Amino acid sequence: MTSFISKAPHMEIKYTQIFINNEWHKAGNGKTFPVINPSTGEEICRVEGGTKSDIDKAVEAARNAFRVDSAWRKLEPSARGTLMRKFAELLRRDIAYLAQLETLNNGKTLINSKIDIMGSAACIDYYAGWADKFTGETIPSTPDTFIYTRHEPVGICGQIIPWNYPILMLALKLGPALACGNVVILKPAEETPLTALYCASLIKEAGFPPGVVNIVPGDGPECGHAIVVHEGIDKISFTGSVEVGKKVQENAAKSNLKRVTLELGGKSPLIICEDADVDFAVYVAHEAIFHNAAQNCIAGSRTFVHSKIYPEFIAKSVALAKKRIVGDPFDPNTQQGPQINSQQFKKILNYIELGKNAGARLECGGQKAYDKGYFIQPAVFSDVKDDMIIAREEIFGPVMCVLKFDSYDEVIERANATNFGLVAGVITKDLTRALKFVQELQAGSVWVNTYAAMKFQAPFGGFKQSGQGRELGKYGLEPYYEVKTVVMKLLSKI
Ligand code: TXE
Repeated sequence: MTSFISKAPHMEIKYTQIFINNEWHKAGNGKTFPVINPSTGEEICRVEGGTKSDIDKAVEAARNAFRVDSAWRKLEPSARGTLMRKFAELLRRDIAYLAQLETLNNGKTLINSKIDIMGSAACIDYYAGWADKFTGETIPSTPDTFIYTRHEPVGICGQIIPWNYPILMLALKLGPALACGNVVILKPAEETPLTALYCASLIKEAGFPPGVVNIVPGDGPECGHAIVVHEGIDKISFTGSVEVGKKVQENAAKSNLKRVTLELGGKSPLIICEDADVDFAVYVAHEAIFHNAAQNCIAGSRTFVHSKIYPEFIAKSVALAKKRIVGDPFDPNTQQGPQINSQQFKKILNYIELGKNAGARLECGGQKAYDKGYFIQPAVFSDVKDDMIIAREEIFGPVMCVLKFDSYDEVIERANATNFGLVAGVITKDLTRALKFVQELQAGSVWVNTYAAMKFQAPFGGFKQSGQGRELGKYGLEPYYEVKTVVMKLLSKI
C-alpha cells in the first residue's frame, strides 16, 4: 500500500457556526460535530450541530422575514433577481478559496470543484432571470367576470441536501426558492457543511435581508428530522437516499402535510448499441460511472452493451479504467479523489465482494488505493447478470457493471426492470432506434449519444422511486409557488 504527499494548501476555516437571521449562532444544546477530510480520514474542524431548538429559532427568523410587510416581501421581483445575481458574482469572486474548501471537505478534484462553483453561479443567475418572469394567467370568462391566477411563494422552505455536490446542490435548491420569493432553512449534509457556511457569509454580503436564507448544519435524524416535522415549515425539498426520502414524505405528511419534492437515487442504464463507435462509447460509459468518484445520483451504473461489440468494449473499458489516476484531489493530474466517508467506503468494498461472490467477473480495480483516506481503484465487472445485487442496488462508488444484450426489445425491458427511473442513456447512430428508446425508457431524462447532459434550463427529476417533482428549468419553479385563482365579478356598469 502506498501514500502520497498532498498538495493541499493550508486553509483557514472561517465559518463553523449556525447561520440564522444573518448572524452566527452556537448550537442550542452546546454540541459540535467533527468534519472529516476524506483524503486523510482526519478531522478538519468542528462545526456547531443544530437540533430542534435551532430549527425553532430559524423558523422564527424565517417567519419574520416572510411577513407581508417585510423587507423581502416588499422587494420588486426584479430586485430579488438583482440580489441573486450579486450572490452569483460573489461565488465567482471567491472561487479560488471556495474550490479549495470544497475539495478539502468533499474530496472531489480541484478542477471539479471549480466547475461546480461556476455551475452554481450560472444556476443562480438563471433563476435570478425568472424572478420577474413567472407570470400567472388570465382565464377567459363572461364579460362581467374577471378570472386570473397569481403565483405566490409557498413560504418557509426546508431544504435538505447531500454531500456529493455541496455547493451545486445548495445553488440548485436556493435558486428557484428565492426567485419565487420564498424564505429558506437549508441543512447541508453533516459530512460537508463548510462551503455551505461560507456561502451563508456571501448571502449576507450580497444584501439579502436577515432571515431570508438560514443555514443550519446538523445530522439527519435530529436536525433534518426537526425540519421535516416542523409545523412552521411549508415545504420540503430533499435530495438523498430513497430510504430517507420515504421517511421525509411520511413525516412531512404526518406533521402539517408540507409540500414535498424528492430527488433520490438511481440505477441508471446506459445502452450501447452495435452501431456505436466503440471508442466513443467506452469514453462516455467511463465518465458516466466514474465522474465525481461515482458519487452521482445520475451515474450510468448499468452499462448494457450489445453482444457484437461486447468483447472489444470490455477490453477498452478495462484499459481506460486502469489508466484512471486516483489520488490527491489537489493534484491537477488526479481524475478521482476519495469516497466521502468510511461508511460509504466500506459499503462499496462490500458490494464489490458481493459481485465477485455472485459470479460477476472483476476485470480490474476494486481495491483500497492508499493507506490513508477512502480511495478505491476503479472497478470494472463483466458478466453481470440482472438479478445480481450489484446490478440492482445503487452502489454510489467506482464500480462499472457491464451487462450483455442481444435484442433491443429485450434490453428496454431489462433497463426498465428496476424501482428507479432517474435517467437513461443510449448510444446509437440510428435515429429510429433512438426514438424508440426515448419513448419506452422509464426515466426522467434520456440522453442520446451523450451522458450527464444536465442543463439548468432543462427539468431534472425521477420516474418511479427516483423522486417526486422536478428541479431545474421552468418546471423547477413549480414546487415553489402556490397558484391562487382570483374571480372578480363586476357589480354594475359604469
Ligand atoms: O444519504 P441520506 P447518505 C444515496 C447513495 C448513498 C446513500 C446513503 O446511494 O450511498 O444514499 O447516503 C439527511 N430526516 N444518496 O447516508 O442519509 C442527511 O443529514 C431528514 C443519493 O448520505 O439520505 C443529509 O443531509 N433528513 C443521493 C441528507 O439527508 C435526513 C445523494 C442525505 O442523507 C434524515 C446522497 C432524516 N431522518 C446519497 N436522515 C442523490 N440522490 O444524489 C438523513 N437526513
